[in-house]
Amino acid sequence: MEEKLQALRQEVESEIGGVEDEASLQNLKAKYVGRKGVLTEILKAMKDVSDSERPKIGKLVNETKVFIEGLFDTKFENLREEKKKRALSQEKIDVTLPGRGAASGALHPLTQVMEEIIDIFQRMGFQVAEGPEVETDYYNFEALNIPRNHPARDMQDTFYVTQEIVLRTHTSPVQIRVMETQEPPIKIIAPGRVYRCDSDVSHTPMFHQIEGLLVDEHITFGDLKGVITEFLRLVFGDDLGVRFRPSFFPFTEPSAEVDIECVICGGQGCRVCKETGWLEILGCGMVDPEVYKSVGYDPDKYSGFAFGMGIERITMLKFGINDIRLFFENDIRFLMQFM
Ligand code: 2U9
Repeated sequence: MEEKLQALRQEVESEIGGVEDEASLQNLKAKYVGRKGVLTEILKAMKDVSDSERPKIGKLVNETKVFIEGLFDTKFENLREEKKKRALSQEKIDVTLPGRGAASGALHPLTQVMEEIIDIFQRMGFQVAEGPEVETDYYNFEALNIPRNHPARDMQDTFYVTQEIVLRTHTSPVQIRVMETQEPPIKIIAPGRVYRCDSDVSHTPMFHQIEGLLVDEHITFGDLKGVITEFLRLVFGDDLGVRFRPSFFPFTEPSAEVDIECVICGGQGCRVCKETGWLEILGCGMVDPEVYKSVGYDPDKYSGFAFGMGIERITMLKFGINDIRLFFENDIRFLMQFM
């Protein structure tokens, strides 16, 4: 038995020497130490060994088993090491290759202009106010002195959720809500999305506005002209020509529309300004006393001005964009021009 076990050790050692991959080694291991392997058979044969010999032979068989298992463990380890070395020598990384670079994002042109305008008014001391985009008929029309028969209230122009609930058609309801909760002095701007049933090259059903409201004692049309003229020259340039034309809005009296010297032709007359040399840019006026009544302000004590502008129109004029729908198509070739 002793010789047999010694021969087994040598047999296994030499067979392992010829193995070159893990799968073959696994098969070989099964042949010797598996459930039906040679060593298992030897262990079974222990029952035929005499009682006096059994402890000695048993010990020898166990030692052989531990030895053979050790041979396999070492060989497995060696094969894995060799495999790793081969892989490392083949997988070369060229650290001198240029990197792929990361694409960087940028603000949408409307966001850029919106932020620029907000910044200008904040530096003048205006605070930003916000409110709901889904409004009641009262805040969107009634409190702003827009009469029941006004065309803006038509289903053709306003998105109605119910008879009493609308998508706000301007950000003016925000100013009403602020005045309801605060006494003058009020000095706010209201930026945000607004909605109107309209769609062509210069209108989209959703667009952005910034409105402003300043209410205090002794506020005059001169204050309005000063703030608006300064604002427009900060956006479009120092010596920009600005003119105020009489107009009408239900919520302001007197009202004006403001034109700037055409930024495309410099006032010479072109297709964009329809040969007039002027571009209409915003609306404004002194807040109508009827609006003060809605919010419980004393019209004899307080006066103020308000203004409103469309961000899409200002962005189009600033960047020479001729179709408003480009803003909402998310075509990267368009957007990349404003990085
Ligand atoms: C209150 C009182 C008065 C806001 C004003 C305009 C004139 C105006 C248009 C410009 C282009 C809307 O986006 S647009 O189509 N806006 O002409 N907006 S005065 O007046 C207010 C607002 C709130 C309480």
